[in-house]
Amino acid sequence: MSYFDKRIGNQSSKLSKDLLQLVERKQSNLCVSVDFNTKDSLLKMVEAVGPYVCMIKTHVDIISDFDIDLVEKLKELSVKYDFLIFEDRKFADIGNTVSLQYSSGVHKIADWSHITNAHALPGDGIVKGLKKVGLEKGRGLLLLAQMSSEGSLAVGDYTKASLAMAQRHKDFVIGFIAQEKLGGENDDFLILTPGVGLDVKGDGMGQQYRTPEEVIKAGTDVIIVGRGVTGSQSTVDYQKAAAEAQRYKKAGWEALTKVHGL
Ligand code: 5BU
Repeated sequence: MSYFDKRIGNQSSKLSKDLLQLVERKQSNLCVSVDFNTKDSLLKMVEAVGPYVCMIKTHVDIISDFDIDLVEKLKELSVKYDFLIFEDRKFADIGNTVSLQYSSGVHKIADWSHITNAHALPGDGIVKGLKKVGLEKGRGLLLLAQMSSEGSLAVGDYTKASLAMAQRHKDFVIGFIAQEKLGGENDDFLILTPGVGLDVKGDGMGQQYRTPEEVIKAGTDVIIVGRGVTGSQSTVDYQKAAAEAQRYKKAGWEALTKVHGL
């Protein structure tokens, strides 16, 4: 059985199967994080990198002129270029509050984001609250089991407890934001890893970068790259970003091929 067939067979949610199929089909395990703060610059960047990614990660709360039109356009681009949308919301409250934050407000994240994430800190209630909203819409959740930043407190027993929490909610938790493989063959969670860069080791504000090969060797499925692809918004060059996306796509796919003998 091929590597992807095996992984796909291990998944309990349709969304995680869809993601692995997409990675295989597009030969891309690259998620680009577009941390730009206007609608126009975000959409232009997604238009530039969309053909090369399996996922676009957003922080919609940084967008000054956010409106539903942005969401509609983002959804259209996700169909046009075949990628999933991941709103990096990092929920961190009690179940009742996160269910409201996920479904309501200006952003209505559950209506358009295939994937979102949450801290395990509040306990199982956070997963229950998000699941109540997201499950029937076919959404999936990533738990933040580890972070890329220097001095992160999400280590050791906290990471283990996050894994145990995910195991209790396999219908909705599709995997982790983590820096290494967590779980085994019986609970084949997806690992998405930020803090990935080919050229620099940090950003002077605590971010730490490892290369695609380093993280994929450690068990990553999807590499999350922000500024390494997009550059900064103040000096944005969409052509260069498209070229960088191709470079990271190639690096990610070659590492996956090498590590898993595809
Ligand atoms: P960068 O430009 O590649 O450093 O951006 C990384 C993105 O991933 C950015 O949007 C962060 O909010 C996000 N991130 C992270 O860097 N580290 C983490 O542990 C988590 C998210 Br969780």
